[in-house]
Amino acid sequence: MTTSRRKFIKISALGLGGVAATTTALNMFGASSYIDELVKENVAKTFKRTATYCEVCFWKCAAWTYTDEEGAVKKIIGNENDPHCYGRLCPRGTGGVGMYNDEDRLKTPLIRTTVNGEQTFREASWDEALDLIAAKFKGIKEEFGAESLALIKHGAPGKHLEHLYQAFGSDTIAEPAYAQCRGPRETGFNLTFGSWIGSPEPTDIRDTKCLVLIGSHIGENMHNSQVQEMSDAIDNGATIITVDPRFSTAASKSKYWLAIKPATDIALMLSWMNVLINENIYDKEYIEKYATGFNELKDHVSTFTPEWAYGITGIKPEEIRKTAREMADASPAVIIHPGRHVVWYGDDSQRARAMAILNALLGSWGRRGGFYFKESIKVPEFPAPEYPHPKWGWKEIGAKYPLAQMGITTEVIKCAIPSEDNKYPVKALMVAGTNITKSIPNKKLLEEAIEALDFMVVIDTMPMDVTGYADVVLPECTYLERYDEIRSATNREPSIAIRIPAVAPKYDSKPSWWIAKEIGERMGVGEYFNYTDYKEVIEWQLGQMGTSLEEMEKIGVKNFPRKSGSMYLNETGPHEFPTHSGKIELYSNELKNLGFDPLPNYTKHPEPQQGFYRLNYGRAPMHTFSRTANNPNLNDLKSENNLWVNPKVSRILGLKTGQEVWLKNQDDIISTFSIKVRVTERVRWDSVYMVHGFGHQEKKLSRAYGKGINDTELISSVAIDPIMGGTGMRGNFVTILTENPHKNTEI
Ligand SMILES: Nc1nc2c(c(=O)[nH]1)N[C@H]1C(S)=C(S)[C@@H](COP(=O)(O)OP(=O)(O)OC[C@H]3O[C@@H](n4cnc5c(=O)[nH]c(N)nc54)[C@H](O)[C@@H]3O)O[C@H]1N2
Ligand SMILES: Nc1nc2c(c(=O)[nH]1)N[C@H]1C(S)=C(S)[C@@H](COP(=O)(O)OP(=O)(O)OC[C@H]3O[C@@H](n4cnc5c(=O)[nH]c(N)nc54)[C@H](O)[C@@H]3O)O[C@H]1N2
Ligand code: SF4
Ligand SMILES: [Mo]
Repeated sequence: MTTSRRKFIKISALGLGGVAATTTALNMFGASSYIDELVKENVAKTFKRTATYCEVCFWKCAAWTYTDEEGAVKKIIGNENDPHCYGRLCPRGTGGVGMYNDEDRLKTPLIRTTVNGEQTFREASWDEALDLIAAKFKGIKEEFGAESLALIKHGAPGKHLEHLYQAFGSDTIAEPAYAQCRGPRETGFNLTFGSWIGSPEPTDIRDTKCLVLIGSHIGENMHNSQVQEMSDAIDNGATIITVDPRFSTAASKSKYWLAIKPATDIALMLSWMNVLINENIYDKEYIEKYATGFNELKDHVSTFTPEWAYGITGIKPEEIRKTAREMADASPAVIIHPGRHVVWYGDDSQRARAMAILNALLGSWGRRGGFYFKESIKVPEFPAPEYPHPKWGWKEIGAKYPLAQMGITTEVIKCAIPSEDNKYPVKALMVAGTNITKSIPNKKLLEEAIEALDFMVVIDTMPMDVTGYADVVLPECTYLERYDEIRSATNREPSIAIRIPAVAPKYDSKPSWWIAKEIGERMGVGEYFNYTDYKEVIEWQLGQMGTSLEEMEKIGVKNFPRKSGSMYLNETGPHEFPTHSGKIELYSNELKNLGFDPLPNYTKHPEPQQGFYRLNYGRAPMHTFSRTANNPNLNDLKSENNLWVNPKVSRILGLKTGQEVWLKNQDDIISTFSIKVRVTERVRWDSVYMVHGFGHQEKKLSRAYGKGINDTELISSVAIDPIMGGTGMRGNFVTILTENPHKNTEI
């Protein structure tokens, strides 16, 4: 379908629900700069500002926290010199104040105890909680080895606890940002160009002439500078092509919206390659000079015509040809965006390979308006003894996935389940900054593993669902109340940003650098924590980098000149890519040698049975996963998710917008709570859609409890990527229940 291009910020009518969701999203972003300007003028006089970077998502925008004379946090505003935000925060970043103000926060350490035969938590002092953790950890280390202590972490606390773990000899570490998020794309692009995409993505969106989004829903996915650059690119006349079974916000800004049948993207991309090669409109010179395996690729795609792809994807051959030509016209200023949350159907590394190959055919890697060569600056390590060498760790645990380059959460967690062939027994688990019951699929496996653990610690700011499984819960203070590691970012130019506490920790909460140090000292590895305040670490590091804490307190962000040469390919001489062959590898010998397809192939994935719909999920602009659901400011904007249902389906089932329904999946798992229907043409008839991160089961979350459905509990079928262990989550199907299935049971 071809849609007319509209201004990014102003969105015209799409049906009432759609307008509400999309306009709020983008207007909030646009408007915030106006409000920010006003606030900036007023606050600059009377308020104090402290440098920080945002922790509401992992884009890590640098910002200023404004506090008044009483020390109350008033407002957080983007830092103008920051390449992640260009001076403007997204609605979530602005709402970060709510993270600090949330009265449901964890307030003291908690220890599990049994009262009258019932398990509950009791408040404890830091000393008691830390002594208990250190004693348990030491005991397990002595009996089973330090390796059997595992850490699942995400975000800023991760760095400090990883240091603790490595100090006492464990590398049994993983995070959901790999096997539940970006892993497959890093593998796919690494195999092709010899380089990870990383974060932020080195997409030169501001100068692009054509941006192709394949299931990447920028605009709902609110990664700051990307959204702003996309808006600029649209103003500059760039063509947006969106491939999404759902009419996303990005689709509404696109010249072409290709409403693909879910799970068939590889077929579309193979046919695009076929057109580019057949019509001789690929970048011949670039391919000849920089790539290997072109002849194999040409043979491989020769039968994958648009007519072939039409039967699979539902996209008309003419649309496929037209869009391929648009890309070629824009080449090399064209981006096939690699996406970010890419664990979909289990063949995700191969889908990422297809994206990488298309970028190569269009000559966009290392070219203006395509992908730039990113650069970062290394933050020197604070002096500490060398880490001991564990006998096993995340690598050994994930060895059956040959190209896994980080710990695989699900594999590490599985190691807690005792069995004869489990060579890597995990006995204790620390979870920090990740709500694993919502971010890791296959709840049955998770519960079985947690049940088998000897000991579990959770470090969080909020009483999230995951805390309910812990033996000890430690309350971390929020990012506005602590120092953290220096943010070193990879962008067009390298930059650093700092995080300084704007206020003292509320309640009895503490920063994770302090928690790590205290546990380390109690476990006898105090020499790794040779400081009394993390401020000393930062001061030392900044000094080594030619700046100082004093300077950084004033500027918050420091940009450095590039040292690695041009952002784009220097085409006067040869260029060596960091792959095995030194060339862009269209055909992958590495995959072939490992027994995988050296060129991507389309494979058919399961489809919904009669009466079932594919469960599709994504982001809302004003929320981040489950972490913001209870945030007073953001909950106010959106307090629950809805179930998007196509009118065809609503007619068959007699559903109305606003009606409460429950879902049951293919494995008979029934949602704990209900969700309200939103009837909309924007979703295909074979799928339903909801925003991830709702349906909280923890009653202590007074605003979020029981609101909407938790998509993760319905994701019991996981398609594992055999190349790197990613957990494909989009092959789950649900049926809609209009009667309360829990009528006679207590939740
Ligand atoms: N079903 C489903 N699963 C998914 C996804 C999906 O879309 N659908 N998305 C996947 C993706 S892309 C990702 S990246 C992961 C994200 O996975 P997670 O990072 O686990 O996401 P959140 O649910 O936000 O959980 C973050 C936890 O950290 C806590 N927290 C926030 N700030 C701090 C802090 O400063 N200190 C400490 N100690 N804790 C803090 C929050 O209260 C919350 O409990 O989830 C993945 N899993
Ligand atoms: N506001 C906000 N922004 C965020 C986050 C957040 O929590 N909130 N999280 C951040 C993180 S960590 C990540 S990883 C990113 C994730 O953001 P993206 O990488 O953009 O997200 P995905 O979840 O992969 O993609 C969701 C889109 O894929 C579409 N889709 C579903 N199935 C298919 C299919 O078979 N084919 C195609 N072509 N499309 C399909 C859905 O309809 C939806 O529009 O967002 C980031 N930005
Ligand atoms: S994109 Fe938004 S939530 Fe994420 S770091 Fe930036 S301001 Fe914070
Ligand atoms: Mo992610």
